[in-house]
Amino acid sequence: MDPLKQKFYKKASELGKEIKALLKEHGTQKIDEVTIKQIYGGARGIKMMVWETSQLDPMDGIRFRGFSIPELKEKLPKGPDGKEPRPEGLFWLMLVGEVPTDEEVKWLTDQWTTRSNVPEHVFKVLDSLPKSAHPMTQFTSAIMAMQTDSVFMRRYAEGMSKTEYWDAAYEDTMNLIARLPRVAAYIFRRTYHNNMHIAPDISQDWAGNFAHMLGIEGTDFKNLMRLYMTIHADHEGGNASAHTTHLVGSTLSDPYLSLAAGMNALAGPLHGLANQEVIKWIFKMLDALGTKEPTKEQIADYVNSTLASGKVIPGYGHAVLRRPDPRFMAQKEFAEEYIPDSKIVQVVWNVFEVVPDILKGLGKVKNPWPNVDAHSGAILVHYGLDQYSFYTVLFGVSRALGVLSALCWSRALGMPLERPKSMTTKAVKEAIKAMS
Ligand code: CMX
Repeated sequence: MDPLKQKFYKKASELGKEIKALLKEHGTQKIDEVTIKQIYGGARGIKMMVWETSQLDPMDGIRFRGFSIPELKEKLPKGPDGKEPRPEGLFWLMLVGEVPTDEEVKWLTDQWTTRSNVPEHVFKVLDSLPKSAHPMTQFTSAIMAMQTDSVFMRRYAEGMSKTEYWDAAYEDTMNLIARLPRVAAYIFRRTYHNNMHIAPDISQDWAGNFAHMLGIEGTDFKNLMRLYMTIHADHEGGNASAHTTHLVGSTLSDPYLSLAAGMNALAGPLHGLANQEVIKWIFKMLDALGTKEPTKEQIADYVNSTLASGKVIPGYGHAVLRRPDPRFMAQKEFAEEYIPDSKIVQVVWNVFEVVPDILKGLGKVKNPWPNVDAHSGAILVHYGLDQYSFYTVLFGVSRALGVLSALCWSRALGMPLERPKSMTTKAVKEAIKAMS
């Protein structure tokens, strides 16, 4: 058994015993009550699942195994120039709850390199799709095509015991994460670079090699990918991509099927697709105003016209957060350090100064602050990656780290089929009547 798998098994067995005892002693105690507003309001805030890898606080933001993003930047092993954290380290931390050493992260990079070979038929499936297919459609199709290799599916068909689910989920997780950068880069190059593919460079770390295969060279872009892949990885379990992966996994669909489902949720404009919508909106604004350096007054007018046309301001608002997203701030700090004079980035900073007050003025938006998607596009555009339809795929490659490590935990802890209760409006009315 490999050292990470061994460590995970030990931790999962210990926590499994703890949870059993906790349920025996406290299983009938109540943590929360559900309101009628929550039943109709997209289940906001209802506590109904366990997610070990990260937790989101409305004011504090995301913490991965207790560590904030600034803490991760300090503590996780870094890329070759010692500047940005390596996402391999975050995966290790999420999976076993320990900050890995440099050697452990190096081992993980090597593991993923060894497992990174994408079966030939996956490229054939991609090549059969029109180039105009949205990159997220291509991405989920490729994940589904790779499912033919699922260890979980094969072993389940062979009669695997439930005590082995975690093991098969771990194998699929490691293989999937190893292969996603190659698949994503293939989609990028076939869609925007006339099928001029770039062979992997196995001497590089996971994110560095991804940047290389995309075809954007330079140490700064590699550092951007390391940071990007780290900060987008997980946002506790309730967000749509995480929750969907968890839900589908709870039926014992294998990790490929579960991740593909989660990625379809990420592809919605209120969720991960917002990263493409933000830059699209900014480009449209610059076009409409006929300038690359709009004043704050011009931006305010454009924001008001977007709202007046019945649309949301993409990149602003959040279902849980009630402050500027620490992931937005981490990208802002990156841009301040690496590309402070970038014109497109300065537009994002000016939008940040204008939008929150306007949204506050509407009186209904619970969080007027920017989320993770408000910043990423402008930095990518600066480095030449202006094909914004691809942005959600980048988000997806990163999000796989979180949702798949959490899926390993769900199978290790024997999480049951997820099945919350729905109600009809008639039943709600009857419940109200019975209470009065
Ligand atoms: N612009 C305009 N109106 C907004 C708004 C925004 N950015 N954010 C929220 N509102 C509106 C809502 O549409 C809702 O209006 P109605 O009552 O008329 O339907 C009202 O304010 C209350 O919404 P809320 O409780 O503050 O927000 P929700 O939890 O319902 O939704 C979110 C959260 C993210 C979907 C919403 O803020 C939004 O649509 N933002 C823009 C899209 C976006 O950036 N999504 C990415 C989120 C991060 C990610 O998952 O990647």
